[in-house]
Amino acid sequence: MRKKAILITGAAGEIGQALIDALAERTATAILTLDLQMLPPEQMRRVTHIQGDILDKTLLSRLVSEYELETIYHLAALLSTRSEFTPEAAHRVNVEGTLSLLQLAAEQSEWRGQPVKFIFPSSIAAYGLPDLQTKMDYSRVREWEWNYPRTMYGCNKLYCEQLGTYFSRYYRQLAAERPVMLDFRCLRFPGLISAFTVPSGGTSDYGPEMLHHAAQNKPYACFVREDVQIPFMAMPDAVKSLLMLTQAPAEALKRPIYNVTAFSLTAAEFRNWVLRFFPQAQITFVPDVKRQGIVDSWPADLDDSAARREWGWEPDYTVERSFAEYLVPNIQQRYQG
Ligand code: AKB
Repeated sequence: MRKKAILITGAAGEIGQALIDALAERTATAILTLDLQMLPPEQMRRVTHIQGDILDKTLLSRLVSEYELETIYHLAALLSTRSEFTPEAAHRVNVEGTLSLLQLAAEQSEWRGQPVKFIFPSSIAAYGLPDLQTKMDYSRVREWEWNYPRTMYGCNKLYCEQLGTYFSRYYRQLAAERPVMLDFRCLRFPGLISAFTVPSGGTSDYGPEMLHHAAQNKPYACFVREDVQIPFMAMPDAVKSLLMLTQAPAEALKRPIYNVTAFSLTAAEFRNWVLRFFPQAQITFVPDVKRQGIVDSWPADLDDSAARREWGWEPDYTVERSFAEYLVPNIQQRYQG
């Protein structure tokens, strides 16, 4: 008999590591993790880890022959800055990898006669505002507005949101008998900030980088202008939103894709928050025109009223609480031993 399991792809990444801890505390179901990298030793003890590539089809078939997957958190992706340097590789991982997993989830849903929940994080990169005036005019963007991404990563995310929706609503729509289809649920995240991991390859990384540098007493040159504004969220809220969306009753969900956010800050405001807790921090602004262009195309804030209305989403961490209760104490402990 196949063993019931929850699968997390990209488990060694920032969201993955935080999600493992939260899930391990809440579920008795086996947690299966997949990543090219190993996990930290304390996490290896809580899960069954497979070190491998989501593009390896043999590995995926072996997985489904051994496990009955109830829920898949498909987190594996190359982020926005990294994807611009290797767009073809990004397309392979972000799109082909997602397609393989959607096919796997579709087969499993049919075989078990019950939908597999497929939870997919997308992001503000799915939006693309044409200029700063439009960014100011449409400050709180809704899910269906300005879906014109200007990065490979944003294009990949937007397309995979549509692929997931297709697999959960229209897959094999012309077949004589419709199969049981997977249950696709997607969140569009703002820039995420973790106290325990440092991001790599993203373009919202300047926020967390400022903070982690300050805590280590290292100078930091921020690669965007002081006035640039995007939404952010502390990692515990990102995990909370993933778990809430997974648990939400299907009847409550009127759409497959939801914005979620916590607070919005300009880069200068972000620096001021860092300075409040690390007054010695040396943070300068040396904008990189190209990366700046990407952040300029992202919305200044997200309208997450659909998530609030339909499944009760509400962040726990305001900016004040994020810094004072989660980020600063944990980061200080991390770097000061
Ligand atoms: C990135 O910067 O690529 C991500 C994102 C906002 O999607 N953090």
